[in-house]
Amino acid sequence: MRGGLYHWTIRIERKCTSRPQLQLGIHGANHNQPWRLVTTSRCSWSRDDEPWQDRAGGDRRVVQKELSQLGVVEGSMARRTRSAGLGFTFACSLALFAASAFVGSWKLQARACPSRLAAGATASPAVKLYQFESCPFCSKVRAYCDYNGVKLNKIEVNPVTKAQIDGVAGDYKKVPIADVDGEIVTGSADIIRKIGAVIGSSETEADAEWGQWVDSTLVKTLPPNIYRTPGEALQIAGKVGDSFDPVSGTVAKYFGGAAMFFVAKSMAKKAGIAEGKEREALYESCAKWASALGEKPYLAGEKPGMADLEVFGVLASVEGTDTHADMLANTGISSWYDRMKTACGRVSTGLCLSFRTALSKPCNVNRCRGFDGKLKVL
Ligand SMILES: N[C@@H](CCC(=O)N[C@@H](CS)C(=O)NCC(=O)O)C(=O)O
Repeated sequence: MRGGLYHWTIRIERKCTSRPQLQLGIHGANHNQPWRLVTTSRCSWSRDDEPWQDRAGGDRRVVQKELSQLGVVEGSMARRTRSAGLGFTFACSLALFAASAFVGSWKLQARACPSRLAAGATASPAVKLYQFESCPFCSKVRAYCDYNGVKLNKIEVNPVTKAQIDGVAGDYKKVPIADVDGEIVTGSADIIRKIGAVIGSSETEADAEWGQWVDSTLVKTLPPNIYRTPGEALQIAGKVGDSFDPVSGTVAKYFGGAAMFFVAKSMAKKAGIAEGKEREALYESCAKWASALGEKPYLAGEKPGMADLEVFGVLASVEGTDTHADMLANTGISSWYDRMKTACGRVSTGLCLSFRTALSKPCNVNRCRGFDGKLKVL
């Protein structure tokens, strides 16, 4: 577990009246101690095995139907779990806004990504994203949403038939297409900015400038690289194919992969990337980004901004390919890339978030009963 403060956004709904309390445990890898609870009757902070501490502004608890933010401060956890397996600090703060309706059930939803609604933002939008898993434009929307704690309902589109987007946005037949709170938005840049507007996060001048560079230059270096050879073409096409039933998946993988192998050659020509110079073009773009970063952790400073997320999203779309491995090994962006992965909640923290219900009264860590499940945070 590395780096600062880890956040989860949780929403709890009540299921069973005989189990009036729900508890959230945060614990070390393999369900080991140390661990601490947040309950529906109490949510405070504690350190190691010390008693609960009162919060400065008074104790607060997790309230059902609300989205609550739960955070683990990494410092002591990382050090102590490695040595004696003892203690961490955790903080829990409430509560952004009323969420879904009471459905008569305890239900815990958690995700390993932060919720970063700006002050004044009304709510996290409901977003349905029509996408290809391997599409760089879709990937930047996903990165933006992951970082900002916006949950996505992803619909994987078959790249050969595109049946899933039939009639969704008129004649527009590209992905991503998003339904943001009922409004259909096409094009990754517009989708990101629309979501940004809802969560109260606006674009800076640098974001606008780099956003254009991402679409006009960076993204164009990818197809010539990932489809450079038939073997490489299958690495990326396989990411698409895995999302469908075996027959459609195989067709999408081999038919799509073969088609893209040829399409990418003409894309390279259009982008002015000579045969044999594919990696060079990608490395050049990465070098430009690395030099813009300079010594800063992120282009936007101490935290990732929209431009960081767009660049990261595009590059993350080719994870698992030779192109991606070569890029990280041969350019100066790998530390930034690692930080971005962590910031977007894509690095395993080694922590588990578990949930359980207690029978009738608040219980402490040793006396909990009715263990209901465990969510591994990836
Ligand atoms: N400018 C668009 C580009 C979208 C785009 O080109 N998507 C590709 C997938 S990476 C696509 O849908 N291609 C299918 C097609 O052109 O028919 C955006 O930013 O979303």
